[in-house]
Amino acid sequence: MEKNTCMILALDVTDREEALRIAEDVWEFVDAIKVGYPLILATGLGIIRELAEFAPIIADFKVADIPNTNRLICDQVFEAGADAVIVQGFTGRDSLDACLEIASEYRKDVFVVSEMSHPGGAEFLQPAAEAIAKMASEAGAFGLVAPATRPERVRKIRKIIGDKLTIISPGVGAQGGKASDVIAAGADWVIVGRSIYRAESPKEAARQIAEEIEAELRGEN
Ligand code: 3DU
Repeated sequence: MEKNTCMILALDVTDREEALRIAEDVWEFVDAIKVGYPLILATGLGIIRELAEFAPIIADFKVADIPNTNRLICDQVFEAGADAVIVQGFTGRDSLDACLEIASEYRKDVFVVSEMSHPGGAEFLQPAAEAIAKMASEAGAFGLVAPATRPERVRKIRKIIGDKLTIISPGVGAQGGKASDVIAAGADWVIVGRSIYRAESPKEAARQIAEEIEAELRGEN
């Protein structure tokens, strides 16, 4: 995945035409498109190949099962054309290794959730986040998912993993996080959904966030 705008679109709409229209509208401002259960359950796995015309696709299935089932899921995801998959880390090293094994067969990437961005993410997952981050780093994952709603946590996770892994960070806009803050805290990409796909002009909304990030990276904020 190439780092250009440092932004990933979370395309959580449930209508195929709307998804394709938004992707066509904003592709120049995003480095990847993240799809998950809402869009894929509504339209089918084939939407991955259609959207891949516009940008690399991250399949957010938060895979969280025993190794054999994880293997079967990841195989389907990569066979469908996804460039990366998001998996949970709390299921342990053997479950993560199963995902990494399939990703490596396809030469694709795995992102591991270390901590979630919603308030409930602090209840059970946050206490385990640093151990999950270390495990993902040792296992050779491509990146981590860490919360834009808590930039101080992103900073902490970045300290733990150094430059070895990338960080993608959801929670910007609708959940209250600010793109420039989380990029400053050490995230490589922010993930933005509702603030773009629900905007009157998704293209303008994406352009504004991309400009905010660019200014941050130029040191103008
Ligand atoms: O809040 P938004 O509409 O910008 O969407 C955020 C996306 O990122 C959405 O797809 C959600 O499922 C995903 N996500 C989180 O919000 C928080 C996490 O910890 C992990 C994934």
